[in-house]
Formats: sequence, structure tokens, C-alpha cells
Amino acid sequence: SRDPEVGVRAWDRDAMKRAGERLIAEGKIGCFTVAGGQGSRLGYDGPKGCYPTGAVTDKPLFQIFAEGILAHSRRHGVSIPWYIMTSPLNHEATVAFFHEHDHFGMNPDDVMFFMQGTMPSMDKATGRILLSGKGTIATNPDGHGGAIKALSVSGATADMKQRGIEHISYWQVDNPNIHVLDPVFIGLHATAKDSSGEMSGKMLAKAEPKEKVGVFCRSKVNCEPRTMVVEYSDLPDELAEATNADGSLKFLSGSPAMHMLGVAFIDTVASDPAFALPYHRAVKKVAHVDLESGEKVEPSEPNAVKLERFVFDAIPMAAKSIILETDRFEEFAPVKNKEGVDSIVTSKQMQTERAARWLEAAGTAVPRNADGTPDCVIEISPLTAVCAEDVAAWADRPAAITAGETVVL
Ligand code: UD2
Repeated sequence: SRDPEVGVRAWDRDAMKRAGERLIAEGKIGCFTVAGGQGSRLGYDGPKGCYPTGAVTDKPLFQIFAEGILAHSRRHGVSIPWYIMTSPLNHEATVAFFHEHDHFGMNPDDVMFFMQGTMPSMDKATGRILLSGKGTIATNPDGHGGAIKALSVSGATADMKQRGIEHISYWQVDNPNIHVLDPVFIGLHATAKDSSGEMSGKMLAKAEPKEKVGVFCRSKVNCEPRTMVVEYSDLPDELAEATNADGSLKFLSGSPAMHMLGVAFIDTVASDPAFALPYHRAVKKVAHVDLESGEKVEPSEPNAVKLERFVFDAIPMAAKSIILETDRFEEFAPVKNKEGVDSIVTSKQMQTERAARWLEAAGTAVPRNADGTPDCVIEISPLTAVCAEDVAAWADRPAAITAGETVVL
């Protein structure tokens, strides 16, 4: 809405919410999580979705998402399928985790796993393909952009059509504050006159110029103005830091990687023989065998080039995309790094902060420190509430939380 090229008009939030809720209740909306990444920054030896994340309970990310889906499913009396993209690195471990935990209460028929593709990893110095063992090529997952083809070839989109699913809600595995289904966003994407119902995204104002999120921008594609995302690693510093006359960032609109995708759009894009999302280059550490000595090499410095596709490169293929601005505290608490920014510590703080805001808006007294942060730790299960309105309508809501308390609601 800060881009003068983009149309801004008043819109009816309640009407969009009702439209989204109707689509959920009619069984036309599915869920989709990309969980094929290597999670190398977190240094966790397992699928990231299994990472203990709940602010108090340490419940795994997958359980938090499952409870969110179950909450909507029960509310609307409809089964909501959940598609989970894994990669050869973590597929078996992910599926086993769901079996060990009885699919966290979901009907196993409503949870479908499929694997994304891989790409050979190349030696940074020579460009030659690395071997991970004798006669075996070293590979890496082909990026979440691989999802478009993988959704199609795995039979996931066929399953969606057979169930009558028309749109899917897309999110990344690392964010416990995700609204797995957001009726307002669904309504806008699927029914607003300025959306083609193909691919939409949420945005949030970047916290700082070099925050590690892609940025939304407008550019011409084949002479047509289109919306797109430029990844942070592809954005030169001078553009990341560029400001408008009023001092605000020129590229302020960060992408937290939350999308709605039309099933027909996925089909069209995946079945087009000319379709190919571009590859992005990343330099990473990749273990390999030395071709001379045959010895295993565990590099201490990045030695290899990985090629990955990004799902948001499909946005310019949509005729009209809705980009909905959201609030960081409401929806974004990613667990990416072992420590520091976007770590489990900051994620738990953000989870507590959101819970505190929901409770305070409903009238519960929440103790706060002098710096304004909650003086307590709070975890609200999605089965209790998926949004602030649920807390307000909740008869058993506590009247107050004691300073220093650890609460699970
Ligand atoms: C991602 C976005 C960034 C911003 C940020 C918000 C990309 C390239 N960048 O940055 O713009 O939105 O998130 O949190 O996405 N994944 C797969 N298969 C793969 C690679 C990744 O499924 O081959 C999944 C991975 O499991 C995770 C998500 O994609 O759920 C993001 O991957 P990432 O951690 O590499 O991306 P990040 O945090 O650099």
C-alpha cells in the first residue's frame, strides 16, 4: 500500500473474513507446509518440524501446526487436509515422527507427505559436481520452489482436486506463531476483485534494513507490471538501505513467506512445459570425497555451490496478487538460528508476547517488566485459541496472571 503504482482502496475486513470462513467450512481450503530444508543454521540433527518449540511445553512445531488445523476443522465441522513437503534428507524421520505421535490427533488420511527434488552440489572453485561417496553424487534439496512441481508429480494436487480443495495456505516449518488458516487472507485471496486467486502473500515492515527476509516490489515482466519478491541475499546493500525522502525504507515490505495458492494456478504453472523457476546460487559447506585420495572431507569453510528455486518466484506469474500487511507480533516468531536473532529464545519471547496481547485485549491482567516485556511465560494451545477473538470469547479465561508465573492455557 506504500507503492503509488499499486491500487489502494477501502475494503471490508468483516466481509472478507466471512468469505474466508465460508470457504473453510465448505471444505475448499487445504494446508501446506514446506519442511524439506536442511536447517543447518539451527544445528539441530533432525527435521526442523520436530524441534521443541512451544514457549512452555516445548511441544514440537509439527504439533503446534496440527493443533491449529484441528481447531479450525472442529470449529467448521470439516476435514482439512495437510500436505507436508519433505526432502530425501528428512522424509523417513518426518513420517516416523508423525506415526510415533499418532499424527497429533489428526486423521492420518488427512496428512500427506511428499518429497521434493534434489540438485547436484558443485565445487565452488572448479564448478565440478561433488561426490558424497564412491559413485554417489552429493546433492541438496532443490529449494521450496521445487514445491510447485513436487505438488503436481506427487499426486498432491490430484488429491486436492478430488477433495474439492481450491486454495491452499502455505507456510514454512519454522514459525510457531503462524495462523495456519487466516479467514481474512483467504477471503481476500479467493474473492477480492483485485486478486486473481492465484498466488497472494503477507508482508510485514522490515525490522531493520538488512533483516533476512525477501522484499516485495513491483516490476515489469513482459511489459506487464507485476508483483514480485527479491530475496535478501539477492538485494544489494545499497538498495536494502535506500530510503525515501521521509526517511522510510524504500524496500520496506518484508516477506515472512506466508502465501495462499490457487490449486488451478499450481496446476497451470506445473503443467506448462516452458515453466521453470529460476535457480538462485548459495555458497555452503558440503561434505564430499576427495577425488585424488578417496578420503571423506568435512569442510570447515563453505566449499560448494547449491542451486535452489524459490516458491515466491511464481508470484509474477499470477495476474493479480493481494499482498496483505500483517503484524510481526501476531504472526511471526521464527526459529532459525542456534542463538541470537530468530532463535528459540526470541521465538519463545514472541510467543509469550502474542499470548499476553491476546489476554490483555480480553481483559486479563498480565504482569510486565519495566521494559514492557511480560514478566511471565505463557503458551496458549491453538486448541484453546487460534486468535485474539477466541480468547475474548473464552469463558474460563484467567482474570490475572501472577508475576513470574509459567502458564499453559
Ligand atoms: C526464508 C525466505 C525469506 C523470508 C524468511 C522468513 C527463502 C529463500 N527465503 O528465508 O525471504 O521469507 O524465510 O522466515 O525462502 N525449504 C524446503 N526445501 C528446501 C529449502 C527450504 O522445504 O529445499 C523450507 C525450509 O524447510 C523452511 C523454508 O523453506 O521451512 C525456509 O527455508 P530457509 O530457512 O532456507 O529460508 P530463510 O530463513 O533463509
